[in-house]
Amino acid sequence: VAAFGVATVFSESKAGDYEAVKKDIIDTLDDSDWDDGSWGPVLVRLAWHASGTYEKKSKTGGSDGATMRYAPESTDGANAGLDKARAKLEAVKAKHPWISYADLWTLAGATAIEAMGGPKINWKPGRTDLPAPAPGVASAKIPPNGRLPDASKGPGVNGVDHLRFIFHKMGLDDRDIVALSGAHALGRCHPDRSGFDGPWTHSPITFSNLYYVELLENFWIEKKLPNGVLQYRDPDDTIMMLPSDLALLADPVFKKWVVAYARDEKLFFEDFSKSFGKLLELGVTRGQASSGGLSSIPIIGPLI
Ligand code: CCH
Repeated sequence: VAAFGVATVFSESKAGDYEAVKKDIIDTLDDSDWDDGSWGPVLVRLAWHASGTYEKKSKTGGSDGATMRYAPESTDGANAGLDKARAKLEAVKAKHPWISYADLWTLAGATAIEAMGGPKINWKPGRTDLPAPAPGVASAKIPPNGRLPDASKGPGVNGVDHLRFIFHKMGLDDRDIVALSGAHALGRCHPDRSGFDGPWTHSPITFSNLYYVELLENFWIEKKLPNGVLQYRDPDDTIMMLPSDLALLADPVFKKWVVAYARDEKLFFEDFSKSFGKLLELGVTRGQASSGGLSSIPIIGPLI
């Protein structure tokens, strides 16, 4: 009873009030000192990288556990910069200490998509946090590095094969791959994180199908950046594509969906919502002590 009393003193919202958490996530997005004025894109990337480590065969990885807080996942080069996104969400966690980090990160991604004009995402709560492993002890519940895609693979069939290898391993299909890639309408690359530089579209804080439109209709010129990294720039040198982005044009099935989403934004929104919802659910085992060791938070009220 005493512990319950303490929790209510420090918590500003009732356990299970996900609408209150969503509101505070939305309130943290706008920031004129951060990139293009919104934390939204990097929060979407956090939710995706937390989830995209899932391996269907071994049923390991995924967003459950919030394992990116621990090595080796925290030090994976693919996650460079996401420490800032996680730190940004600490203020929201402090206001709603009852929510797990695993739920908070995925809810932040889903909320950011919606707040930037994207489709509603069917997010469900119930993830638990893996307790910190003892120092020096490797935990089998923390996924190894190397499960996230490598942007330098492309623009040809090596990129196609790589995307299939990475996403099929999660249990996602070709249509999911192309739909999810449309998130690159948002945000930008940072030389100090991935080595690549610049945004994919001219409206990087609005969710749209412009990624596909640019991919198809622009000219993409190979450019070597001062750090030696190869990427593709438009003739005005204002936006860019990764080698892996151009791989979506190098396969007939991928290209079919690129064309479909470029032509029909409504179809893209519907497909993205389904695929992103699926991504956030990968490996989530609600109410099983094996997922995190802590008892899971009961699901109270309607799912968001
Ligand atoms: Fe991505 N992404 N992504 N990406 N990504 C990067 C940034 C964002 C790849 C590579 C990169 C998805 C798929 C892929 C976002 C969402 C998604 C960066 C730059 C690289 C590199 C990182 C930096 O320098 O800050 C590759 C390869 C793939 C292959 O599929 C998927 C799927 C999603 C979400 C559904 C978002 C959003 C960003 C912008 C982050 C920011 O900080 O602005």
